[in-house]
Amino acid sequence: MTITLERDGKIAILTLNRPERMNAFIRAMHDDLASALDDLEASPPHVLILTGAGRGFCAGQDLGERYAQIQAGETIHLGASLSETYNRNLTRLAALPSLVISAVNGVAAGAGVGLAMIGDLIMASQKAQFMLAFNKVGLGPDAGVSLHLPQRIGIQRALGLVLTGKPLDAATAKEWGLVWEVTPPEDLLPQAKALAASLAEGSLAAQLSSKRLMRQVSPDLATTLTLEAAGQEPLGLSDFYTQAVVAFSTKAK
Ligand code: LHQ
Repeated sequence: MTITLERDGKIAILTLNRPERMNAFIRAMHDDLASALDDLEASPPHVLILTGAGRGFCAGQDLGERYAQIQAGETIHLGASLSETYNRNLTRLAALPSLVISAVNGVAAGAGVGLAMIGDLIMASQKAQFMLAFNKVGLGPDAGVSLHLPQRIGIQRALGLVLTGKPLDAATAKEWGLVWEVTPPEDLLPQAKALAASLAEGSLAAQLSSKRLMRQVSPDLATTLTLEAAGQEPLGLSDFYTQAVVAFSTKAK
């Protein structure tokens, strides 16, 4: 399974499980995430922890999957692809009547940063890095990044990270307000679980009300996701994107 879901009382842990590809998203992973969401919606935990297996959190879209499509001569429609996969699942994840803690164990890139920011609180290992890699492959932000990144760190830093693609280390991410807590790598999950356990002792109704009020913005996430998908569609058809995918996927292996 590319996604695993474990439960421990009022806490659930959802782990992205493609460690050999830094947990980059392929189509099957979206389907597995949708199944995990069925389970979570049927019985919502008080606190959900999101994390990644192995040394990465999530490298965003799997460029190998796109490369295969390019090789097969397929036209890549990123707008439709986003609407059917990321947007649907991220909207469901954000709508869970649960608190969400992202435990970012390693690199988060592209849509992986978007996923992390679905978390109400982000905890990061000292080894975590946040890479807004979109422009590097000729794309703009998606997966809610254009909404959540400026909201968390301000427009200047957000735009700077997106335009330069410069990786943000965990300590700076905390200083900039993207991350709540930075821990040694081995302490990340234990500390995320301890935080989850303490939150799970509180009033869920009060916490959900706080989350709803403090995360509400205009335009909302669903509108943003739709706008992002529309923006991404023509970029996915560009030569720049095709060449970036080919270059990444054919690098000396
Ligand atoms: C990968 C990937 C990857 C495939 C590592 N794909 N294999 C969203 C939705 C819809 C449409 C379009 O786009 C989007 C937005 C996006 O998400 S765009 C951003 C896509 N992601 C990236 O551009 C990140 C690409 N990856 C990297 O820059 C590096 O791999 C990072 C910085 C993540 C990790 O670097 P390292 O720590 O040096 O590890 P590595 O590069 O050796 O990666 C380990 C393996 O994972 C490696 O495979 P290999 O067979 O050589 O061991 C990579 O090829 C593979 N991998 N990311 N996105």
